[in-house]
Amino acid sequence: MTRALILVDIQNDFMPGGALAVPDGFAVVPVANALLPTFDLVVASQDWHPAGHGSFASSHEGKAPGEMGELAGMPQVMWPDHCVQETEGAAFVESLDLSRAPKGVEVFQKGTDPRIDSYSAFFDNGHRKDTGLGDWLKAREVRQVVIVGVATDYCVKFTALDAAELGFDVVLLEDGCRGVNLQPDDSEKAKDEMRAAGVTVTTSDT
Ligand code: VGL
Ligand code: ZN
Repeated sequence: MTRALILVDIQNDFMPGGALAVPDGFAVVPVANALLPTFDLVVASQDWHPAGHGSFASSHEGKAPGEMGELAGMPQVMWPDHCVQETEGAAFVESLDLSRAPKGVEVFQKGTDPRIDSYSAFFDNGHRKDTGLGDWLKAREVRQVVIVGVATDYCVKFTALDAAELGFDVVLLEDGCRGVNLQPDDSEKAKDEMRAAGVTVTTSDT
């Protein structure tokens, strides 16, 4: 069965010390590095916002990071400025060794439209625009996608849910994922939602 590895948003701003730090985020890197040599098809999503993006609290008067606001007619978490295009924060983590992928890595950028956020590597949050990832995978006859990265409760979750909806067999490796956890149990709830959608939640040693 043809399978692909999806590395979700393993970028500096999501690591400890970064603008939107995911606690223990660096733990996903050795898991990804160990998996890379074992996949012929590897995709990396990259959160890639223009300065002043609508998901940034700084773009909404009176809003602080972590509060709720609205964007594109949908409820939107107000995030600190993060992953601004061409900045060091938006770069992939240096210790993520993409050169281990035997046949290279295809990068899919998201969050480029200032008026809508895009957690999933497949679609924006309104499911209006497509990144091309679904077609890229289907053109290569991929049946199974294996997902690691950050954040479990946002971009990983929505990537996994969209992949399941598109008909892929989805495997989430939980030791290769970490969450933001604005609420302490957000990552656990996200995994429950993914399981309910048919995602297999397991670990990288299987
Ligand atoms: C993400 C919040 C905002 C993520 C991206 O990669 O999970 N979370 N932008
Ligand atoms: Zn973002």
